[in-house]
Amino acid sequence: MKGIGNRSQNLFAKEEGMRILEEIANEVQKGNSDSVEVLTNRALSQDISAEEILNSGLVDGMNVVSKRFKNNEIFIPEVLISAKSMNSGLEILKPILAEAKVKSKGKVVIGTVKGDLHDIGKNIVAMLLRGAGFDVVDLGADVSKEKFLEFVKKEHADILGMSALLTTTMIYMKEIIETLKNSGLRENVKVIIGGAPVTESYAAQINADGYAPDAASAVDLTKKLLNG
Ligand code: B1M
Repeated sequence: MKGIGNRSQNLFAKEEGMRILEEIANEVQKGNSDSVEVLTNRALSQDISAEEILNSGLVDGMNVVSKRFKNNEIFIPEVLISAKSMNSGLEILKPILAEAKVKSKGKVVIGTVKGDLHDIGKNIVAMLLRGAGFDVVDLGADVSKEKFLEFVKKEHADILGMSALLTTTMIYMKEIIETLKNSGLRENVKVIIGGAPVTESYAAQINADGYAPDAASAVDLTKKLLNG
């Protein structure tokens, strides 16, 4: 009897957890920062992992926003409000995802390339890398080749990560890799790239060391490049 009681309690907790994650996704779509904050804290208090809240709550919500923007159902102001609400949840998860860090596994300099202001995906990549134990220097968005070069040098980076969301800005990644080469730094650093329009074949074409389609794959790729 006790077993059945425990099982139904577990089932209830699981259903309640799923409901909260769904609510987080809905509130991101509505762009309701206050609710996202409250629900993220509630999910954590119910022992839902930060990774699950990120992927099944915040990112799921933002994915719906992306689709609706693509279909011209919503416009830039709504997207910005949703992005802001997603960030209010991310801010709560940031220290928890970074907690796993014990000893740095390597240094990553990351940024979104010049002319490109999209930073949500890049922020998630940076966050998961920190959580996986890497030391991450985030240069933000709209980063010039001179700035990437300066920080790769100054920080003795093991990995340079570049993000681009626009077909018009992804071509700048090639210029950055050429600048690294011309400055004699290319041999010292592995370059990884990502962002919606970027592909594996584009990475090969511009002589990057790797491409990742999502943040979790970016962590796997970074580990692989630094260990192998
Ligand atoms: Co923009 N936008 N946007 N936008 N926006 C896109 C990218 C677009 C595809 C929408 C569309 O029309 N269908 C389109 C690009 C078209 C193209 O180039 N082919 C577009 C456009 C046109 C524009 C403007 C030009 C619109 C305008 O002004 N007319 C303008 C450009 C501004 C600029 O950058 N100069 C613009 C502006 C904006 C906002 C400011 C409103 C806002 C950005 C807010 C912000 O980032 N702070 C915005 C948003 C939010 C989007 C969409 C809707 C969503 C992007 C996003 O955050 N996705 C986007 C539509 C889409 O992508 N379907 C769109 C969620 C995020 C979690 O995913 O960024 O893909 P993503 O990141 C993933 C992976 O790609 C990967 O991991 C992440 C997590 O899993 N990844 C990496 C990313 N970086 C990586 C790096 C790595 C490895 C993996 O290694 C280093």
